[in-house]
Amino acid sequence: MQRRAFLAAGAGLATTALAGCIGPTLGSSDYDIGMQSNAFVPDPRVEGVDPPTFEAAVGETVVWANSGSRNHTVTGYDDGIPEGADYFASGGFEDETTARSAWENSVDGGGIVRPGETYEHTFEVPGDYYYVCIPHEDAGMIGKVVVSE
Ligand SMILES: [Cu+2]
Repeated sequence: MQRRAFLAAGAGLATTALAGCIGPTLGSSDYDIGMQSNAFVPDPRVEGVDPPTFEAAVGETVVWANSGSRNHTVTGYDDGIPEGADYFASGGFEDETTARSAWENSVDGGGIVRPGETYEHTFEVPGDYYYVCIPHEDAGMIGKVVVSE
């Protein structure tokens, strides 16, 4: 049984069990974290809850997939990753400011993960990693990866 996590925001289902919701070109075994904007999760910044969390081991590559129908990003928070860890963001940007600027100005692809596309990152430093989908940040589309030794 593979672990699954779904990062979701917006109106609709209040569940992480969205098996069967598969992107246009993705099989359900092709990714670790599905991204959709048609399911509701509480905004962790407002509700004080932990965002949807995926657990990984050091050296493990985590694959996000846009399993929904809108564009998303995976954008690390500069202050939401462990000391000494590599910054991560779809689009390969070096920091959060650059990633947000790219999104706002639609440069270098804007970090967009389109429906059916994936983004992956290999985590080399243990700790908690918080990230956001820039276009759906206001809807609380925030996630967390916990990396352990
Ligand atoms: Cu999104």
